[in-house]
Amino acid sequence: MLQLSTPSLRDSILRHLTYSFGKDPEHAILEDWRMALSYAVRDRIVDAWFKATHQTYETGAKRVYYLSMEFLIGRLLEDGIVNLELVEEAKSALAEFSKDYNDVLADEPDAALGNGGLGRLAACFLESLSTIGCPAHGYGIRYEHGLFRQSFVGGRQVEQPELWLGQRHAWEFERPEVRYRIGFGGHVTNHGETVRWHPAEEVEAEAFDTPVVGWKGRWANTLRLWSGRAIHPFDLAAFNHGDYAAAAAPEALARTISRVLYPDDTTEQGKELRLKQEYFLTGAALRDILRRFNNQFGDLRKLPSKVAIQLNDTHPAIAGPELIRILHDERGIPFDESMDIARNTLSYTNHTLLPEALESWGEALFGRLLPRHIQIIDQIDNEHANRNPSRTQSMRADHQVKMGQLSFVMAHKVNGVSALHTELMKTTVFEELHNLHPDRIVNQTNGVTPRRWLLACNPRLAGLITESIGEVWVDDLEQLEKLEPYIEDAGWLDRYGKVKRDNKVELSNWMGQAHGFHVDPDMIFDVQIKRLHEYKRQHLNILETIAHWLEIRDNPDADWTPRLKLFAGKAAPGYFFAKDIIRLINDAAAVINADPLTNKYLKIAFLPNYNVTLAERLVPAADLSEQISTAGKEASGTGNMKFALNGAPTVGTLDGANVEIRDHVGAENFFLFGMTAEEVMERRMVESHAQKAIAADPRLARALEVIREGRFSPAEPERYHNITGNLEGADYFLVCSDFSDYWRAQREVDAAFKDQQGWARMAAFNTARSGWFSSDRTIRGYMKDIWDAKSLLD
Ligand code: CRA
Repeated sequence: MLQLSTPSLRDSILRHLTYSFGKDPEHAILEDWRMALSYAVRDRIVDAWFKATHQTYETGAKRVYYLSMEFLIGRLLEDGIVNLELVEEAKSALAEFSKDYNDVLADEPDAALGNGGLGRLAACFLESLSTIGCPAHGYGIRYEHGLFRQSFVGGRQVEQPELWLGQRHAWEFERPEVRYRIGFGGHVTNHGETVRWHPAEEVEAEAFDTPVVGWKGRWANTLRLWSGRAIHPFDLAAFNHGDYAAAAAPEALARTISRVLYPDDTTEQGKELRLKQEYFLTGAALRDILRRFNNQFGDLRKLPSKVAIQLNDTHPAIAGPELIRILHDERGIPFDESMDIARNTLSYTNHTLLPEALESWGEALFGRLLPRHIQIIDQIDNEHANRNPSRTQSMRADHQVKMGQLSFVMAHKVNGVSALHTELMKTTVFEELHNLHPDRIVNQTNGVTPRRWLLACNPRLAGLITESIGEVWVDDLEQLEKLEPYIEDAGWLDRYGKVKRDNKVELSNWMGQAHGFHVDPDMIFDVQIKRLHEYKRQHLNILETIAHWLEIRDNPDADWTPRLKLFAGKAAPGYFFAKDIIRLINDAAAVINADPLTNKYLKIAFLPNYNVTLAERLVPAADLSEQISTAGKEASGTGNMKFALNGAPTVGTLDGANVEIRDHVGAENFFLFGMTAEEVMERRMVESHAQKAIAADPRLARALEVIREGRFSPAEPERYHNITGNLEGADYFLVCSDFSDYWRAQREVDAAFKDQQGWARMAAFNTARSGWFSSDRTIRGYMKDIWDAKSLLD
């Protein structure tokens, strides 16, 4: 390998500024500095990247491939700097040119190639895979427009297109030589044993690589994203006829396939384009995987021993039939053997049990777009039925292709994302398949990377921890338990409390500057940040807020604990109920924040355009983490883990990973309320459950009443009748039934917060006992229980 000496970061920045961007320091704009610093950091990542690639080839190690429609990676510059331990050097290098480190970091666009938890989990996993040194690739789509930008007009969500590629992006390497043709439609021919698919339409998938560096730069893996290209980009004949639009049409059409991320994280759009995107990603990834495998190993029967492919939810589920198509139709391996090879290579993660989110495709659409794959699915289904005669549920039902069933049958392991969710999988959607294959379902509780979600986003806390127990925690997060003895030391606990207080001051200042929102940092910072969804119950939170406001008004001189209710999150553009909840929160905020009788005790803020960067600002400053979903509905959650780690106790239900968080941090450091998943199912059977709950709780009745009479929308009193009507009627998510207990838990929070030392203790125990929620632990679990993959660093 070529050996180059590593220049100082300062020299490297200056070189890139000069020779890569053609600017001298006098004329460089902020973006030039950001790019020059990024390139300087990237150079060092590339060194680690090459080393890792060589080692993987030399050892012939098994490789992991993570197929995901979403990678919510956010900004990458700070991630690289932190993992390479270049923070101080970068700060002083920039200071020499009179540039502020934070300004330069803030210039980077936030790559929002995902909707929420599923995409962010994929990004944490990539970073952990590199930290652990497991040879891996992420495969996804290079959407030109990530998740929409959100702003509020008159309290209402307005969506604008997101343009992360509008500014220069430092991290990707275009690979014009890595292109695959992906077909759609057409017909299938049979010549004796030989079956062939002849697609009617083809586009090219072109690779763009982003290196992902792990802690201390010991290893780097690749995120390979596919971009749509036309095979014949330009129609010269049309151009010569003067039809310029038609001349450019092939390119425009091919590009639409990777143009936009579907902005819905729980329901399927049912769009042809979405199915095309899924096959585009999967088809290109599989070809790439098999090319690499063939170069190195050749014998396809060995595929499962050298390749593990993880399907991140059912979105890449077409990988099963596609792999069989390649092995059987193209390489001549018998069907049942092809099926076994594919299954032993593939595994599948389920991320939700919400019925509306379980993917299924109309068979007419599916058959038209993927005529060979639908035949293969039928053959898989028959083969599975033959091998399991007691089976009753097919993967083809009601003229639909059921992607969950297909994924389960085509995976050797199927995992849930928290202990509760995994158990519910066994008794609900996958009950029959679980009974047929009782060893297939395993649990891997989600985790978050401590590099981004503590070391980088919360430098004050990270500093205190490192000073106390050393740096070991950064890639061995369970070492945080060594903090426990310090918690008994009043001096240390004061410092822990001061870290939080300083983080709150920093956030308050930013909210004042960026949003003109002024808030006293001594209030409880009570935070609910996540996608808007009825099951996540932001409306339970605002109802309690309104009820609390009314109570303060009744008795404004009492000793109230001041509280800031902070919200952030986007609603899917077509999810009108969720958008109404946003508007209600904003309307209520306008009235309540302006109330001179109460506003030193209660304020509400809904920050626009929630994204990874905003989360990195909010999490370190939170006092209280709102995890209040209807039990049984949130598969895991990962925000809940970030808050606990950063010292914000949870007010929450026994849902998803909350259950395990409470087990780890201790029941005394967690504000539990609400029905269990079992009680939820029983309660739904109770006739008029919502009406009964309202009749039993005058505070709830009054909060609903003021919304209904238009206190927050005087110009349009009926504005929220849809919400109040829903809550007083079916109330499927049991907001009313959980209200009283939520109220009680919140008053416990008020009382506990008055004892600042006691609160700091509780917060510190949350930090000290959250080590288990590292995505390093999760990835090691996948490596051992699912992929049979080894670290090349251990
Ligand atoms: N919406 C779940 O709802 C979970 C993440 C990651 C979700 C979360 O509870 O933490 O996945 N499910 O496992 C999902 O996207 C398609 O299903 C999510 O992010």
